Amino acid sequence: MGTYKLKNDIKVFKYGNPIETGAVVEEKIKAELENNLDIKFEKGHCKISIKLSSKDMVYGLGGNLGGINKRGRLYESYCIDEPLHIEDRTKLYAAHNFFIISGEKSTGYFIDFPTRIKYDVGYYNENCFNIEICGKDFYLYIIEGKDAKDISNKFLHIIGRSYIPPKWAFGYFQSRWGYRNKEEVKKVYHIFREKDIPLEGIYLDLDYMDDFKDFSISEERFSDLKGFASDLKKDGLYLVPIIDAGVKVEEGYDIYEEGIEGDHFCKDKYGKPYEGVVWPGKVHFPDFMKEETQDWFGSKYKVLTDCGIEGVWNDMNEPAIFYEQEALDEAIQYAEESKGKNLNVFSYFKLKDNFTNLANKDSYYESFYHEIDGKKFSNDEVHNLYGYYMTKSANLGLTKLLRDKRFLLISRASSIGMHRYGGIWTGDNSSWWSHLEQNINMLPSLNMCGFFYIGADTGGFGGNCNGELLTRWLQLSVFTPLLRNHSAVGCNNQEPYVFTEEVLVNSRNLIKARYSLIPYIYSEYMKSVMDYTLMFKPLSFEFGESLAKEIDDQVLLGDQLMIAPVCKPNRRGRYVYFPEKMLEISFLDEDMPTSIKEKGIQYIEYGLEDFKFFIRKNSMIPYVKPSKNVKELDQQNLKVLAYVDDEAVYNLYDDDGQSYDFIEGKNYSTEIKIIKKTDDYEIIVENDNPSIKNISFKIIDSKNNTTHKEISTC
Ligand code: MIG
Repeated sequence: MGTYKLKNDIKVFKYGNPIETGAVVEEKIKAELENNLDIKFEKGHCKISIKLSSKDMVYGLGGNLGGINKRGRLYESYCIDEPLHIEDRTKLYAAHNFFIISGEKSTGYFIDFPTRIKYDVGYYNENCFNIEICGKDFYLYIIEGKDAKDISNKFLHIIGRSYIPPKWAFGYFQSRWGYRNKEEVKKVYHIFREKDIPLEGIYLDLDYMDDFKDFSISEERFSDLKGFASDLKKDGLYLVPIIDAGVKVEEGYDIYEEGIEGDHFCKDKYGKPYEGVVWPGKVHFPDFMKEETQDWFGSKYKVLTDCGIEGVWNDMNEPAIFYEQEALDEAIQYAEESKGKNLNVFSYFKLKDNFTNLANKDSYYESFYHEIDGKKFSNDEVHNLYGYYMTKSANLGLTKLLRDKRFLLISRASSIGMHRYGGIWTGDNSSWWSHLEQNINMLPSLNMCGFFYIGADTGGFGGNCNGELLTRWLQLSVFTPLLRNHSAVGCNNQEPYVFTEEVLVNSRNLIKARYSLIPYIYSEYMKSVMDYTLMFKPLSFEFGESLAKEIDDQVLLGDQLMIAPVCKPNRRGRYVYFPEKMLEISFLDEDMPTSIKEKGIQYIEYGLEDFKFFIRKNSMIPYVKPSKNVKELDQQNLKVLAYVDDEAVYNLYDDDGQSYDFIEGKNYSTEIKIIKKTDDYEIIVENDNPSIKNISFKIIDSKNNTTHKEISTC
């Protein structure tokens, strides 16, 4: 065991000979340290057992199901294409092995290990947190701090700055698997414009490809993608096409041939390119662990950037495998042998399971190989790095291709480290109310693991959405950096205009509210990422009471807001816990009615036509008038709604939204200070943002809900 320290006193324990995953960017310094955790090695696995006291909360573990407090559940880190996010599932697309145990004292842990880890967070024995690391080579980081918030900020520092998309990526996106051709896409765009619903872009799913081939464009359905993309861009609309991990095996297909030629594919046990079956039929998987392959695959995004594309989504990169030929053959053979026989139930189940269990079998991942620094590793040994390295490859490629222009990049599979290269969507959820609630639960956990450009499929991916669910979902997604309505082929359409007139009006208003709030959401995003702090925080990160620890369908957004969406059908309101006095706002109403909420639990009326959130004391929220896309956002007349007790300060961050110049300090700040005087307010604005000319204030007195209005010129 080697022991190290990071410069901010974080302890690092090195066991065996771990693979350098690149998750942590801070340098390790040799140090003499002792680890007093209960660690055992058994049959090549490592078992760690940590005692939990009744007061301990467990935070983190990123893209997993469950609440903000991860206690009382089982989890597993082994990236998988899981189409059903049901309650007993232990693993999804992410391997985010950072968690904090927080009670009397708080300690953070990060297990830097590229494959399977199992967590029993006080499930079988509520006082025991048992971890099984399925291997013996890993780094264990132990992070002490004053509390959970402090620890999570320290962790964000050591894993390096998160990916920063362009500002347009904060717009509203429509997506659907099954927009079959240009005409259908155009139609969607036209309806949005005609119905006056803001729209930033449309995602293109597999439909745009020729026969599911990466970096190909269907001549039949999406001919002249370049012309099409450029026409749409004239109106500020972006297209965001999908890329899958598997490359179709097909003689004459350039990507396949280059991949073979350049030795870019993962190998099977005989040293031949490994073959799995996904959408295109037989595919090879690029070996993203090799730098040459990262360069090669990354450079292929040129096919898309040449068409004027500035955003992509990387899918199926767990990697998902529908089946292996051999496994299918065995199933067929068993079926043939069973034909005509009088099967008993066990044989019948076997027959059936042979087929239904074909996807993503563990054995597949043991049967193909990567090359890392000239050494061979089975995918199973480095499984969780696949989506990470695919997205790194895309990021490096797009950076070269688009140079100083920021791009939108999201991935389905991820592990910590990937947060520096792209964002994520949370995969194939369903049009279920419970998944709306799951969406809010997951936001802070993802932030803790470095993922900030995040969002779920609004309205739900699988199943049929209805107008009420879509509206409620939008009331939450308006706050998530990635706002995308996406659904699966075969289920009903769920664009905001396919339901009733009422749903259309409500969705339109909500999407407009999103655009109004983009200056604030962008500012919060950028400040969180640049300062290594959480954008979405559990209430308990700020408030000590026991209720604050139990509430996980409410979160804090930055230091100003609390959001509490309605996550149940048929409701016209909900109980909200106020950990302190706050201001309730109905944002859509022209007069923006407000009411002061005292500390405690209160029933809040919240209809479908409304958009509510809560401003903390001595806080404010800036907004502008809505526009049809980010490019047309007009910040000239900035508005501020403030809730002031004695003094409120907000620093509105902004930059050009498209280049990386902000890193060299080319960004704007508008510092707004509102000080309460005996019967008036003093407003001090320090503004270097040339696009802001006037700021109009609506200040609510925290004592009596009286309103004070004022305009100041910058
Ligand atoms: O096997 O590309 O999560 O967003 O629409 C399904 C089709 C493959 C899974 C993605 C989903 C996408 C779908 N993909």
